[in-house]
Amino acid sequence: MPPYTITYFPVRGRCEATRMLLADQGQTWKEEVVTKDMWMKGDLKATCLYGQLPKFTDGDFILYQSNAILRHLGRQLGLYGKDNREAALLDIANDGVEDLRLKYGRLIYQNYDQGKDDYVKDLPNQLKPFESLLSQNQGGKAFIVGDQISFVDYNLLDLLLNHQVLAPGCLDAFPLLSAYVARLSSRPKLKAFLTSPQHTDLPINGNGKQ
Ligand code: GTB
Repeated sequence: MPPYTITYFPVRGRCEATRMLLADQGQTWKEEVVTKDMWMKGDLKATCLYGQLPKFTDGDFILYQSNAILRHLGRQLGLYGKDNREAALLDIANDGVEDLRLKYGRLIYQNYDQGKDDYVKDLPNQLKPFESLLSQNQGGKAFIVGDQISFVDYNLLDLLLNHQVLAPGCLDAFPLLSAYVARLSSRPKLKAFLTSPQHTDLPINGNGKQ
């Protein structure tokens, strides 16, 4: 039995970075898929700390909040930098990823038809900080921080892949980010996951918008 269980809706959403991390790190996990009908009954929601999914279990340890899950796995699997300084830099990067994910989520779930054009127009301003972060680390040839992969790389990669679906070509003006996406996506275990039905058959979001 794998120690990890992901309880979530049948979407990539806020769990795909965790799935990428686990797959790339050679870990196995169990999926507990919660349909909208199951969720609407309310029983599961009532047991969730913040009334939301994902819920993640590591053995008998129950976690909520997607970023806390990533950080937990980051600590446990050695994906949180080599020292406190790198860990702080990773926190800075991950908070930036979360800020953009929240904007993306608002567009997708609240304002897609009206807001997409403006969102795409402003996207270069949102992506630029990540190009800068990369440029500050070994000329952009490595990871977001340091010389080993971290939980933030999976989180950023997921968000960039989603944006490439929303706005194809959005990375063209960012050579380091473009190469980063290609480099990470071609890591053998990650590539196997990203090309598997487990990933490709799952919608990105819960409302059919992407
Ligand atoms: N800060 C939390 C985190 O990072 O984990 C945010 C979690 C969150 O927003 N959870 C949403 C949720 O539980 C699902 S992610 N919503 C149900 C509720 O609040 O009652 C977005 C999402 C929305 C809808 C679907 N869907 O319908 O399939 C899937 C995913």
